[in-house]
Amino acid sequence: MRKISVLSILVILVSMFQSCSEKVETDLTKTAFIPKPTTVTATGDGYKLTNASLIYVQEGAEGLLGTAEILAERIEQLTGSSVETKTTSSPPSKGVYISLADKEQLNDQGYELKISKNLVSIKGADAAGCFFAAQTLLQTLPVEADNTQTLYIPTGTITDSPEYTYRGAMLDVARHFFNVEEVKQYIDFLAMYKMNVLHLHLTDDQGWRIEIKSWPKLTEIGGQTEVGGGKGGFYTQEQYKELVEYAADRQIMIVPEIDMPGHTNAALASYAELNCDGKARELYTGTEVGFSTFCTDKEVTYQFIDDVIRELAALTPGPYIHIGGDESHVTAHDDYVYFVNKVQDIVAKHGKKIIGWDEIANAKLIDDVTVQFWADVENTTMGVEKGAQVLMSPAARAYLDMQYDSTTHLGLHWAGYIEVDHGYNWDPATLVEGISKDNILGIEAPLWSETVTNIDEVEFMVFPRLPGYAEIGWTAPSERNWDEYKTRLAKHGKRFEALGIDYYKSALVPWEE
Ligand code: TNX
Repeated sequence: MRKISVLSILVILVSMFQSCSEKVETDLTKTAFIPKPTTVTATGDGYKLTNASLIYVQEGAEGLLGTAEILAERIEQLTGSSVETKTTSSPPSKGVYISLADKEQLNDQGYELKISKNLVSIKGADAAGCFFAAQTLLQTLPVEADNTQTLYIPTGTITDSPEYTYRGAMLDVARHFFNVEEVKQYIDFLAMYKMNVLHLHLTDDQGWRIEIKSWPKLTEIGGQTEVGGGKGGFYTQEQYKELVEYAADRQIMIVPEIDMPGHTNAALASYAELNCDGKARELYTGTEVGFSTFCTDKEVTYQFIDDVIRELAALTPGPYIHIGGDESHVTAHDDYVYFVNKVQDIVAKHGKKIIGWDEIANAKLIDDVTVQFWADVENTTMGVEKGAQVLMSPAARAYLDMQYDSTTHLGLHWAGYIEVDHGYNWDPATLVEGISKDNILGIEAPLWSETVTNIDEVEFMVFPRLPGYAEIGWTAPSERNWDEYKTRLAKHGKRFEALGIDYYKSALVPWEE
């Protein structure tokens, strides 16, 4: 009896000494998770990370190995020792174990993460849930470590699932081109915060960025410049597939957009026959909008769109193709409606669902259309009346290309300035009268690139607003408030720095030194 208590005192003393010297955090509730999980309970102990030298994946469960590998890679970086991943038919008692929960136990994309002294158990509702759990786990780890340090993960249980199933960001690769490596970095940013959709704005007046084999001049001519007259660029279909796969490994679906009938100057410059007057347009490198249109009453226009959508659908495992439809200021209203109606049928014929900017609500809207609210409430509510779902991207709240304030050296401000609090402080389900949670598919934060030319500039506009949009999409509105959020966000500053992310150091956030 006596012996045991002396021993336990010793153990306590040693562990206290350890916690002082290594600053071991054993309270899981202190971790600054973004997005904020549904529940976090702490059990006050620590899982020694070196025990993670084995990551097990449930045998026969599909899509989990990628998560194990991504986790292993990060743990190797931190600990300096190699981590093995393998499948197993029986749950281990030590290490990290990734498995699927019984379907009824958890909501879609949800997970339970249980960290105990010897075992870290990840149970996902699906492969996505497992990946998101791994992202949560990674946020418990230090941003940097030297290999001699012993790292502990605080023990406890997290249960979690998202408010919206669609949580996205858009990247405009048309105004300025971003190459494969840059897009992969953008994907990594989304993945860190459990976002699961990357919308690529692939075509606009200034550039056509996706190879279409049946219409090669789109990229040979239309892909050769960008805003400001730079050399532009495009993705070959092989490169595009590589992006789709890279994203899928991170549970992110790519939604490709072909913007039409306006925003089409690059295509109109590539093929004369797409113009009503049969004359090819000059390439365009300015930033005006609303001056171009496909010829809506020519048969060749629809042959062209059929080919483009057919090739794009074949590259797209996800269910959606985005048809743009915004700011077609030089297309007559009736022509616009006729055009959007025909294009919807083409997309449906190729087995995909439609997303379009809110103007498309002026057309008939077939089943399963999603209207992306960016500016016009009337259009959007009309869309809802016609049975559409809504994707929430209110420009005044969610546009990543809006300046933070009047001194921001990049960006635009036609929809206002969006400081970090203003970007965070809104609820998709109550922002617009007549649009409620039942109508909403999810949220998306678009980054237009008229003023954004390289990945450093992307980082500056995206961080630190992106984690806020991720939280809006993930965490119930009753659990969100700016004053508490900003203290969690403050702790991510070091994360951004360790990752080399150039971020806007908003004075509203109490960044940690
Ligand atoms: C409006 S948002 C546009 C884009 C511009 C953006 C700049 C939308 C559907 N159309 O063409 O790039 O503003 O903020």
